[in-house]
Amino acid sequence: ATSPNIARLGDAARQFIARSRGLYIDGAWHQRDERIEVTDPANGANITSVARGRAADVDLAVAAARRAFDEGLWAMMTPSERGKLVWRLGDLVERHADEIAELEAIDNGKPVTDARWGDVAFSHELLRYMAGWSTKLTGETIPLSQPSPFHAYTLRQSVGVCAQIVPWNFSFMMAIWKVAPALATGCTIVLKPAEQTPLTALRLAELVEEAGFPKGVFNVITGYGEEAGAALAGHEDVDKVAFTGSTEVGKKILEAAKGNLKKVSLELGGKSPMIVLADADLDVAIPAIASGIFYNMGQTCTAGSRLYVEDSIADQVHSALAQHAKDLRIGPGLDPDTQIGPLVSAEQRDKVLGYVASGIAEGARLLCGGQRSGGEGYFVQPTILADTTSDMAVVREEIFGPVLVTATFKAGDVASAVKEANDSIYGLAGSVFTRDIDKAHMIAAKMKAGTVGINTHHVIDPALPFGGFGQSGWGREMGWSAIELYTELKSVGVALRA
Ligand code: TXE
Repeated sequence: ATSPNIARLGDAARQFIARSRGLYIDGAWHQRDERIEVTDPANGANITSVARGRAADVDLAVAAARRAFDEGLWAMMTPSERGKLVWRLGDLVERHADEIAELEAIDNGKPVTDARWGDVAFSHELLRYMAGWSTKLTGETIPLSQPSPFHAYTLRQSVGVCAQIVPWNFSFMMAIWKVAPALATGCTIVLKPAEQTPLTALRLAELVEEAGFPKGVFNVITGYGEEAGAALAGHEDVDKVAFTGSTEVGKKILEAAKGNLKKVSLELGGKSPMIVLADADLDVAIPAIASGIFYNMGQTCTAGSRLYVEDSIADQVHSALAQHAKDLRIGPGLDPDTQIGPLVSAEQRDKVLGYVASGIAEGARLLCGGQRSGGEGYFVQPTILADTTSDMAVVREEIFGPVLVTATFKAGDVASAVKEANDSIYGLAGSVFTRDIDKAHMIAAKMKAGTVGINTHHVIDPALPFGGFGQSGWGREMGWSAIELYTELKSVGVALRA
């Protein structure tokens, strides 16, 4: 069956769905008979299909990206021309923001309002931020300790052909996180979106073309991870692979990258803690904690999925959070009033419900939710499990769904709260809620996390480095750090005749 939600899309998104879709290689669309079905998670019905790209297609795309990197218009372009193109792409994303948000909402299930003002708005601002770096890729002059006169300097140069493999939770935005700095630094790209959510990456290819990037600079291969993704990660002619996804697959990417020692950056899973002290302003803390876990149905790498509450306020915090969770409006992503959409797939829903059952079996107390919701779609109610202990699977493992686990700590024992918070293989994000600025900064410094929020949870900005400690990954995206991921530093020494 075809999803009835297609009728709710605006004209532009509906026309995009109706266009026949192939692989985008060297500035042209290549049709493939083997297809991957694209499903609407709000009802399990079909939206369209995309090409199933295979290793041979990856070879074609990498060859095109290699040619575009080594020769032609892109290789000769001035930094300011390159920056202008990246900025223009940002303008196009903004001009088509509603359409992209609708495509993301029907493909991933997320609330269209979040897609529009979260994913898409962040994406055009990130493109503009990165466009500015194009003209600022400077090296340094460096005084040497040589006995004879020397002039030495560094050049910052593009890393080359980049494979970029992105997940389904923020498909468009994750693609832009990687594409924007790569384009700004003069790299060329083969992008592989997740098989669950390929649509917006294909729309991005159209916009890249419209912006006027030379052919071969940006290529998109839709396909499965073990096929197209593995072929990209292992490709001998790829200079760098950037991956966002599970820690398990991140380790496979590393293995695959070993052959030619391509550069690797990884943004992986998380199990991010939130600590609430008794002096916290709960009017601020409760909504921030709720959005920390429930935003994007918990399918967020930085999701605040573990809560540690000072015991004197635990009952109050629990009942306020449970009420907040029950009040969230569940519905299809395309409904502008929806706050909680379906999870991305039946597989993800079943995984999440399995974790809820395991938590209860291990002795956790269900405060709210815990059930499927609404018909054929992949909906799960916002769920809170209290009285959890550090040995439970629901506390140790990334659930990637709308499930918060909570535990308490003894009044005044901030050290034990921090110890519990840091007891994880992950280290992506964390947050602390308190009015005491000394404690806030001390806890921020001690948390094992790439990003820490004080009286807020999700802290993200185009200018702010983002990435993980521990098994949450390698490298930092955004800000100047992203430029470093996509450039190589070359030292040049000149022997001067005295
Ligand atoms: O992720 P995968 P999945 C976590 C989250 C979730 C779990 C499984 O816990 O429940 O991972 O999700 C491509 N070589 N996160 O299975 O498989 C794949 O096609 C190369 C956290 O969907 O890691 C997709 O494009 N590529 C996370 C991308 O990797 C491969 C976001 C991510 O998929 C590959 C998503 C291979 N062998 C899931 N196998 C976050 N950090 O935000 C798969 N892929």
